[in-house]
Amino acid sequence: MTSERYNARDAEPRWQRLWDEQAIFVSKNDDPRPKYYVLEMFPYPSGRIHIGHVRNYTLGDVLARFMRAKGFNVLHPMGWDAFGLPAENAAIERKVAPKAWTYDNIAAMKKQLRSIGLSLDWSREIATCDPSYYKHQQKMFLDFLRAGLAEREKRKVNWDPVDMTVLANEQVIDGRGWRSGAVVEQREMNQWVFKITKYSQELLSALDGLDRWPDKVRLMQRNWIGRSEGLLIRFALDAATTPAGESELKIFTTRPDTLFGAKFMAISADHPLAQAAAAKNPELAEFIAEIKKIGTAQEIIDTAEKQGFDTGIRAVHPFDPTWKLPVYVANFVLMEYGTGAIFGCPAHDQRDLDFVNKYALGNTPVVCPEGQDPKSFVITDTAYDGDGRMINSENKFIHLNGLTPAQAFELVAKVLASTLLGNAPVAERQVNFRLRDWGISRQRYWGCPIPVIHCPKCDVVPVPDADLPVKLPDDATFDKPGNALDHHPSWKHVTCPQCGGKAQRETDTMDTFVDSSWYFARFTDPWNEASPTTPAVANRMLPVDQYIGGVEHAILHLLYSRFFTRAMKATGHIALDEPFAGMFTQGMVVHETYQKADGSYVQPAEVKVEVGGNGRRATLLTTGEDIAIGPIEKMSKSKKNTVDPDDIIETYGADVARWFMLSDSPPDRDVIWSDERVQGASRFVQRLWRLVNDAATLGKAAPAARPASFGPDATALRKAAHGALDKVTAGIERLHFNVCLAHIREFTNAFSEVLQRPGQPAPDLAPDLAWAIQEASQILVQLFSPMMPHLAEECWQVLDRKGLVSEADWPQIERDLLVEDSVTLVVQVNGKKRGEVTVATAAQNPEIEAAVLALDAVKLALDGKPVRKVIIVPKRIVNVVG
Ligand code: ANZ
Ligand code: ZN
Repeated sequence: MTSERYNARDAEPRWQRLWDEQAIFVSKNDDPRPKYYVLEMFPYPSGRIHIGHVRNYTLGDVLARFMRAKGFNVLHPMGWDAFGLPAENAAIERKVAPKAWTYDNIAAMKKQLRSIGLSLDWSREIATCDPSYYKHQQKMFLDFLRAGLAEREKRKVNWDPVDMTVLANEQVIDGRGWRSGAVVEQREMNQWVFKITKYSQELLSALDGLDRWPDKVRLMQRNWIGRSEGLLIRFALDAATTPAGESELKIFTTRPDTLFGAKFMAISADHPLAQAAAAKNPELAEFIAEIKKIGTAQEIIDTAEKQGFDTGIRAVHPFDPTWKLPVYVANFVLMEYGTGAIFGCPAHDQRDLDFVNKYALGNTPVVCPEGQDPKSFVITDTAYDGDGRMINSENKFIHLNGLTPAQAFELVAKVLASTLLGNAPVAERQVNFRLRDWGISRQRYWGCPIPVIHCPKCDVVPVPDADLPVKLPDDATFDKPGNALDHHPSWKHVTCPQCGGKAQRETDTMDTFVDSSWYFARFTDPWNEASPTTPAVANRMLPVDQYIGGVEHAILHLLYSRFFTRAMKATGHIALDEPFAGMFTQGMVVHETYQKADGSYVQPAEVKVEVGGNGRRATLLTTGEDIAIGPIEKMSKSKKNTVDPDDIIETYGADVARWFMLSDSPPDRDVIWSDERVQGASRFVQRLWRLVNDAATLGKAAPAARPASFGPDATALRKAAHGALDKVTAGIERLHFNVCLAHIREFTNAFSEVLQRPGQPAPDLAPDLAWAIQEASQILVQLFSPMMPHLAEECWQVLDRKGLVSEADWPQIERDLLVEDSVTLVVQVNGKKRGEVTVATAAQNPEIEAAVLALDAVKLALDGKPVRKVIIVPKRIVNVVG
């Protein structure tokens, strides 16, 4: 019997050290057992672990520890997504070298991660900024280049004229650079791209097979890839109106059925026809320059006010040579999609409608919703994009009226495919994808150098494999805007590997998403110095069986990784297509916000929250002033509603933090941080500790051999233990951790009751019950060991078990103990439900009959009539026929 409290501060570091010394979480590539690869998205070394990391890594850790106990060779590695802009900003603001800043952060965060008690294989640690990692990335870039999967391409980019850098779309805010505030320009620049579009269809189709991915993530990827089936239609141009005798305009449409509703044509500002027209029309040229100022960000283009300029060019309607349509240059048509030209049908497309309403071009509805009168159906401000029947759509050439839009689509496609313009058909079917090739060039220092050399004579020359890695210089300076690699006095000046003449290194570095697109593969053999992977090993250890991370990476990171795996396959580094067999997106950790009267935010640790008659009230600890309790939001520095993992671990221990994170909501939902609930978790830890100590004392009376039979008390306890074991086992496999924790609590309650019952001292205890107590206490400790591993080790020792619980096999379930003792049957009288009866599972029919006939409800319903027959449907229904 113990009166001592469990001391996490003493126990946790002790067990962490022991796990480390014994290297028990290191997995060996030649381990013959079946493998299980658990991976959480690796962190960016910002300097501190935040509470979201604690949740993410705890989820993965529970699974890793469980699968290890189940006998798998678990691979559970960790590393650092270590390139990126913040390191350069630190260099600018604090005059520390990006490398030093990054590695200091890694050291600090690694210490924090260790304090959480994660079962990680640190022997495989990688940092993407290390030349021993990016060397292989450069090698793969060159392989991709040779395979036609990497290319140099002229691309439109967001150019910040003050910072003199290309900006990602996310870095353009309201048309301005996020740091400089300068108006962003569109520029055409040579960029390196990865040819992800070669896999558009495959990346789309293969989503169907990813049945252990969340549906929402698959849907987001589907939309991002954006497959559209439509027609490529060639419109004849009225030669008298074109700038240089152009004779046709090609457009892409997904709605050829709406051709009779066409009111205008629109082309992108970058369309050759627009350029040609602008050369002869200064006003148009000015308009084009103006609309190009908003950058390339899709979102801005979508939300910007629709603007157009009539070029004076006229297009001829494919169904009517006398029908002329004006050709506009419009700001909502992108050169990068389809052909950069459209026909506008305002009645059935909102953008087109906004456009015609601005320029008074009118609209004609051509699809009438079912049940609407075509004569009175009009469109004013809201376009109709639903189904219905075609109207206003016929002439001597074609009749569409009365058809559904789908039927009209087919007919138009057929007719235009067999109509000639010049000597080619007017239209052909086309499939388009939204997905663009992946531009990877960044004009930044702190990234993986792109391993090519530009030679005035030989053009682009790959760096020879033998010269890899192309290392970043350590002595870059950050005193002026732009790319520090470009400014470096000597780094870029090299001799051409081909002709030996003077040449320059590429100074662009790779998008950091490249770094994270294959780290999971590198983890399988991070020791291979010669190549990125050891294919035999990678093919055996991959795919990742369970990947866990935030939903914010649902599109880019996951899609890039899926592409990269295919590209690695094409270049012989790996032999699979899909990197992540199972994907899980965890919810966020959220917290109330607290604000002073002046609107400034204060931290949770600075306020006292009391529950009074009028609900909850908050005051500032230091001054007692009233604090407004704001909405529950994602933890963020700006709202100050964060809790520091270090503080929590220092106060309560890692196990409590882990238990709280797991217990309060399903892992895919947000969890609301609550101090009260954390304290509840802390009390539960102490309760388990007392329970296990008490059980250990009583269990000492257990006979060494398993008793031949068990009495009712022992059997009841064994049923509770094996029942919990069964439910928790199934729950962990499905990542229903909160449900598992509820079962553990329930079992703990049942177990506590038993311990309060037997007579003391222990020698009075029946041997079978003592044995059952011993068994139950071991099962209990093992059940919570994936969630609270430190407490579990300490308890394992109390129970006198040999070795570490972290290395113990998962307990065997005794299935016969799971059989329910009793069943509940519905009782009917003459087919009408009158009640229920609960009988022993083993009960025979006469016994059941007797129980049923004894029910008051049955007697009442029979009203004295004799029973003619009793029909028993086993385990379900008893029908009394009277
Ligand atoms: C006529 C039409 C009528 C259209 C209608 C839509 C509705 P998704 O589904 O995304 O592929 N479009 C084509 N190229 C474009 C470009 N470069 N920039 C902006 N818009 C473009 O969209 C295909 C539709 O988007 C096409 O079908 C075209 O407008 C427009 F009632 O053609 B549609
Ligand atoms: Zn050369």
